[in-house]
Amino acid sequence: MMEKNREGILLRGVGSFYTVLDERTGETWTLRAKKKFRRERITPLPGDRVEFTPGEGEEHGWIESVLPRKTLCLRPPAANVEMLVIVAAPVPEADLLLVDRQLARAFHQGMKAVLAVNKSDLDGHLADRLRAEYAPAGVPVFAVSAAEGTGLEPLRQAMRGSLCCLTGQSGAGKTTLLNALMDLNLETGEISRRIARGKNTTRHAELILRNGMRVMDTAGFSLLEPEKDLPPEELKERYPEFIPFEGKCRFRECLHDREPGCAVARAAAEGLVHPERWKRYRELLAETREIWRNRYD
Ligand SMILES: Nc1nc2c(ncn2[C@@H]2O[C@H](COP(=O)(O)OP(=O)(O)OP(=O)(O)O)[C@@H](O)[C@H]2O)c(=O)[nH]1
Ligand SMILES: [Mg+2]
Ligand SMILES: [Zn+2]
Repeated sequence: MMEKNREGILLRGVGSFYTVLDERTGETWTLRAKKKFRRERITPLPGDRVEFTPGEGEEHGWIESVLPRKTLCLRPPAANVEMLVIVAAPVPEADLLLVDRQLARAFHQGMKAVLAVNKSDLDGHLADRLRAEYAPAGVPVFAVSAAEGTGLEPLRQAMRGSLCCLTGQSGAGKTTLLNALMDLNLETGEISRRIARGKNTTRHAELILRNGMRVMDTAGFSLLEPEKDLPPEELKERYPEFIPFEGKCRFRECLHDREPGCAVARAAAEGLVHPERWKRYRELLAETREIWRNRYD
């Protein structure tokens, strides 16, 4: 007699095999997804809550259903993330437009977001600069060095209690940071360089539960495709620091792009909104408009 409908959390998927943890018993199971998932175009993702039938003996079991998701990240693909931990570093040079894109998506999904500025052993100033830029948006900025193990405890405290996803540019140090934060030993770029196997980057997202923390390591990237189907007037809603000035511009439809009497432009001049954040917002706005104009092409 097979057991039915147990519930678990999906830790990772490699090929067509998924690893699911039953938090009640602490057991992990190797499962495959039923054929209907492909028909319904559902891909089970790390962070998903699933119902499953365990396998017997050496046999794999089956994922029966994916429970409704609270949030969904497409890049990196992950479900139910509650806090995005964006890892930036002085090398490779932090791409703040990329950070802003990720923040906008996080806020749109109702996720919390923090910035972990890693490799502070190489450059202690980047974190201060980013703190100034992102404080008006209410984004906490943590200076850390995964290599030297400094600055970790305040970041741990911020992350505890939320399902967190480490994201950011390839090589920023996400895996090294995860190892340091959770006292693990996952393979990083450094280790593979030592054994001369070329660069070792994370290829699969993986959720790790340990010491009261739930953290996902994901593959880094250097590009984030612009969002399609985003009406230009909705972009500004994803900038928390604009909210106090909403409704205070001369024109009701103001997109905070340089329209006369724009309250956000004024706030940027006064430093209430960081001028660099506003500048990059206008870059993203121009891009969003262009895509919106060509949306039926
Ligand atoms: N100096 C310094 N180097 C670091 C630090 N953290 C990570 N590194 C180095 O940065 C390189 C990349 O680290 P990874 O942890 O593999 O980076 P990642 O963000 O996981 O990269 P992907 O998996 O490709 O996305 C390695 O050579 C690490 O040793 C740090 O705090 N200081
Ligand atoms: Mg990695
Ligand atoms: Zn305005």
